[in-house]
Amino acid sequence: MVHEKYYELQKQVDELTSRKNTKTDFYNGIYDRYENPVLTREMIPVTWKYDIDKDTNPYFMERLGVNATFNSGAIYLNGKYYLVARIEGNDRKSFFGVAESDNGVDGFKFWDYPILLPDTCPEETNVYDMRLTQHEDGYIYGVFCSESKDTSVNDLSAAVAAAGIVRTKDLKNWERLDNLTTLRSPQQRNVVLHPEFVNGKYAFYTRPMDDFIETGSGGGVGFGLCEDIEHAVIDEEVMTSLRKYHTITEAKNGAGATPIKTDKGWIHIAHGVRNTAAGLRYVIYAFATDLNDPSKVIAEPSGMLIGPREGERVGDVSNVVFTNGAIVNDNNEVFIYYASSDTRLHVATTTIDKLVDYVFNTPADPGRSVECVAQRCDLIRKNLELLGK
Ligand code: BGC
Ligand code: BMA
Repeated sequence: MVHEKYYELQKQVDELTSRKNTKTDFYNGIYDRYENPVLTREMIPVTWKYDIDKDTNPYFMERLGVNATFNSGAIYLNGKYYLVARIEGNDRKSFFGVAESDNGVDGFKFWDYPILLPDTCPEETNVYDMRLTQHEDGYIYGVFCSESKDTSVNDLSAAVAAAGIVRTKDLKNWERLDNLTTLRSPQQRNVVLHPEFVNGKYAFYTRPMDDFIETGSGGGVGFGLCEDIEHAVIDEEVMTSLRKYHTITEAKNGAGATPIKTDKGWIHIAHGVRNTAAGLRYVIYAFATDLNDPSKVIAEPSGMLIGPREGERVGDVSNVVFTNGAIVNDNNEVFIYYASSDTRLHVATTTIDKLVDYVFNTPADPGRSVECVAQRCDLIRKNLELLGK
């Protein structure tokens, strides 16, 4: 018999997922923020967490709790908005689940089951942060971080990060391919497949690292080509957006959403990390690469695009905003899905025109306080002249 509590709790989930989302009064002219997150752990179906049978669960106890719903890949298919969310169980293992909405800002509902990936990597312990790419070869690819215990050293916490690759046509049936091999970088996280062939090859944005946490000699967002997507091997990685001293990318940076094609270039929405006394601080930034050579950075606005604000600042891993998915719909509206503090997922909306204006007309970071203040004085002078002062 179904426990009566099931209906009460599922009603709360349904109310939450049917709630309208509205823009806040936040203004910067670049994008809008929204009152409510688009995904929270409270939106997970009751059937994923409880045994709803009164005989086997008389106290209606949560059996398999969910701790967080956050970093989500995103894709627009047949007029609908799909997220492949990172869901973290109370057991700290992450997995993926598809949530679907009609408008991209509210109404996201999870499908009946999470994604059960083909179990092809016995050593893999955790998976997270899938980037979805609608590739011109006809498949939708999902590239994610596949984390395994590092058994080569005598340290219980040591781990190895690699890029796992799956593909699908319907987000339901997933075929797992070999993990990406990068011959010159021992570890990889934040790998994104470029949507088009480059010189007839598959192209990946990479994030070379020497170690699981520290990127070490890894100088930023890399780029590499491979022939065979089913057994992807990249030899040389060239650098695109760089890690730089005393900028938002000082400690590390990585590709985020799948690059967005515009008339002026590929727009990338990525993340940058700096270290602070309070731990790593993650922000989101943007840059553009050349349409003919998507490894060549042609514009990089100064500083961050999105930083953690107010309630976003607090969560399981505080002071973090992170993105691995954005959608462009048929009206050239852009939906940037970003998670805050490894806990919940939000949306920021803008348009292609605004993003292009932002990326190409925002001045670059000159790198030193004195030059930054001179840059600001130029702006003020122009404004005061216009004001007749
Ligand atoms: C966590 C990720 C995190 C990574 C590096 C992993 O174990 O699941 O969320 O980004 O470690 O800190
Ligand atoms: C990482 C990412 C994310 C996470 C972030 C902050 O390196 O891959 O999964 O949001 O750390 O913990």
